Amino acid sequence: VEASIPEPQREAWKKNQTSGFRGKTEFEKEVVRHVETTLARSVFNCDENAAYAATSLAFRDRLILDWNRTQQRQTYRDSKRVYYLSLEFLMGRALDNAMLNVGQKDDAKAGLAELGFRIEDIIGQEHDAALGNGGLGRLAACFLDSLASLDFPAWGYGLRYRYGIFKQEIIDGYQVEVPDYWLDFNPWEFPRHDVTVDIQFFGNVSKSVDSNGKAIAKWEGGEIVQAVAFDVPIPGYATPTTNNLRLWSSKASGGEFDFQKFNNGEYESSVADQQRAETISAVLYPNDNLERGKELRLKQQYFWVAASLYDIVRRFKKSHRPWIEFSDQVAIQLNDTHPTLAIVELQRILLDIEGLEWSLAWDIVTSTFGYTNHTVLPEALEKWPVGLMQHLLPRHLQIIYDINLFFLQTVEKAFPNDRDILRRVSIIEESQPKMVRMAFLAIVGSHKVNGVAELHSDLIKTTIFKDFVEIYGPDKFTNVTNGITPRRWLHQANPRLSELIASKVGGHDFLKDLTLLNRLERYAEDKDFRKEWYEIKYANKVRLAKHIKATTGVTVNPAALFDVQVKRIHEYKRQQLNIFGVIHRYLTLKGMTPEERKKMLPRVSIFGGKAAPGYWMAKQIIHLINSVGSIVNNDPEIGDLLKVIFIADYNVSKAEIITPASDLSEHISTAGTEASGTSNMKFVLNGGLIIGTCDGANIEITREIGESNIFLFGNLAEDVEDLRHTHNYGDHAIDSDLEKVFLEIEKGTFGTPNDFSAMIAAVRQHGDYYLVSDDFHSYIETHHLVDEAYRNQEEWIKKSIISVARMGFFSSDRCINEYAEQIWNVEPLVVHD
Ligand code: Z2T
Repeated sequence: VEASIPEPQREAWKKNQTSGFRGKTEFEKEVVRHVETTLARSVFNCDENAAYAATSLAFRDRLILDWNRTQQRQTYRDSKRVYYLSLEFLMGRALDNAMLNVGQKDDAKAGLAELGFRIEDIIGQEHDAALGNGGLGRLAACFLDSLASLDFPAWGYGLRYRYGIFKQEIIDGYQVEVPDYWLDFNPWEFPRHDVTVDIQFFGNVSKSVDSNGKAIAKWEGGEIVQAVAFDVPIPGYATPTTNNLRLWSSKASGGEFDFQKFNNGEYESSVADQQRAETISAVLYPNDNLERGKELRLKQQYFWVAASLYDIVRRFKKSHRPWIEFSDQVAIQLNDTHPTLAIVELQRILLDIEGLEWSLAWDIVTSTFGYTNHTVLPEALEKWPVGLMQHLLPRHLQIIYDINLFFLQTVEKAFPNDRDILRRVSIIEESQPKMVRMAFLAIVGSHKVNGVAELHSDLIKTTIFKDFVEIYGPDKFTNVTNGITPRRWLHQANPRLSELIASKVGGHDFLKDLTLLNRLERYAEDKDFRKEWYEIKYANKVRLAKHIKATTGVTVNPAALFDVQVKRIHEYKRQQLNIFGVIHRYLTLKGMTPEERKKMLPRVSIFGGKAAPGYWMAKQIIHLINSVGSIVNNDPEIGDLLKVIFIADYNVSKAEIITPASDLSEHISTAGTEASGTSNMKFVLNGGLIIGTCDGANIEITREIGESNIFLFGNLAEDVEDLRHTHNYGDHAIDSDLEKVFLEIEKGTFGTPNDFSAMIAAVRQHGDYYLVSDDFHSYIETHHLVDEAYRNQEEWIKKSIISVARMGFFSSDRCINEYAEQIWNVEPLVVHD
């Protein structure tokens, strides 16, 4: 129901329109007003948390105005919108970002100081919005930032989990998971209790024929869960465009209680119904690159997709355009296969509710969707049992079967002599039990499919989706290499470096056109500039050293080489290779005379990352890292020469401290397994060098910055399969240095050997699937090259500056422009006011 103010009264509204604060004085006034009225506190009981709340509310008030105007403008212009459907949005903190984007951080800093607070402490009060696992979720957050900063009319759609990714504690060297309840005070969301959608599950389908002889399918019965919208404003940088992220929360459809049940005296069961409904949006599944096929996960997917599509269709219908124009107004991007049911749901809406013919409806559907693939790992490819789909979504299963039938008919026509291809490409896998292959459904239902880095996009075309390239031709498949937002990952995380760069490249324009960084390159030869560059890195390392001291009690020397690997813990990312390498370094140091040791370069090996709670091997890796740390860090012979640190609870706000402080970061996945990686881009953009394999975006980073500015090692993707075949289970030769490391672990040097026997057996006995032994020698050698390079600080800093200067390509702005042009066919909505 919409209610607008009648024309004669609108003058009064215009006259009284607020504009938000400008400048320090008005900011202070707003903070005090919020403390004293909104929060009902006073000068006598305003702690940092209250100051955080009031500051956020002051900035929020500013954002809302831009946000409302942006939505009005987009509606008025009736322009094509992009909808980014993602089960994960790893947003991190919002306040600092809001201050920078609105352009009033300096006012806030000065104002807070006058009121008795340090801005860093206030920013530090905010709880991370951690509705994601890792790269995929953070990519979605960077994309929202770029979409708004580039003035694209765009909405994100996701789930409002009550619990985001768990908090990680390290107890006795082991990971312990603690629930992340983040919603007790969240000023950045706006509940829209008037924006609700009823979502149906279970039930039956009845088929009938109408008076014109047309088949009608009716989905009846089952249960209804209500979706409630919560909106989060997404400000663009240096633009009034403020887009919307809409997150759905589930509740029982009867509202607070099912009144009928309540009145019948079934109080308990009505509360139970309510809790069951709320379970749908209760918790983020904590797996990165793994699908476990749980019924609740499928419920989450349909709940979110159905609510989002209802909303999108409702908005389209307001413009009274014919259906044929749907894809001129709407582009929907599927962030991996998690939202693939959207394809089926739109077909169902057009067919069963709007009464369109199948082929017209299907044309509309396929021209609307684009699908992004983020992995080739088989364990991460989604498949759902047909039986489960039948039970939960009976009408959708019928439509999937029809989509498959029409698809296979065209394949059969095109490949009349190929009997096997139908089995290979069928959306239904004829296994026991039968499974719906979601990636295949996503391909068939989209007009474009993209991978996230060049190597990855090539791999999907030649391996998992090969048959589909034959069927559709190569043009349906494309690459959009990932990117990161330079606003958060340079300007916000590393303000001093950002200002130094701005002073040389002509101001802050580079934050909106990152290719302007190339103006920095000539300063690599400027000794004074190099000194300033070095001092900033050093200060960032001091800040991280303080964090390490405060959280682990270990003192690290900021002059040592900081060697960082922070990312989800996974065998394919090979933290085990890193820690085995650290043990090798330790043994080498132990074998030296004190004189020899004096010549060695001090190192701090820093790890961070969460293991999925059910991923036993990943948890063993965390335990080994901590066990090695407790021995090495307390060895008086070693002192500053080697420290091994595990930073607990790695998340977006920790990344903002860690990334600017690295000298070297590790991106060492088995070639062909990491689709892109995005932290590699963040580290280089912050002046860190990287050691890495020829995998994912490392390859394109090398192309951009030059081979002499990166430490590459290891086998190539094209050789991985053959190498795996040479590993004859149980009797292939292990690298001799790695064997020494294993023997030391087995001696008990790092605690009970039994704890780590599975990690060793994975290499020795179980075929070393991730090629740890094959790459070990080359890895160790390359670390020696790193040491040698780091000794020559002037040259190292030159590499650092040149690399940053050449990183312009990896802005998520470039990436979003590619999606807009190649896939969405949308244009920015330029703001005239
Ligand atoms: C994820 O973070 C990624 C891929 C997934 O495939 C799932 C999750 Cl949760 C289903 C990562 C990739 O591993 C990484 O290489 C890539 O940079 C990132 O997505 C963004 O594309």
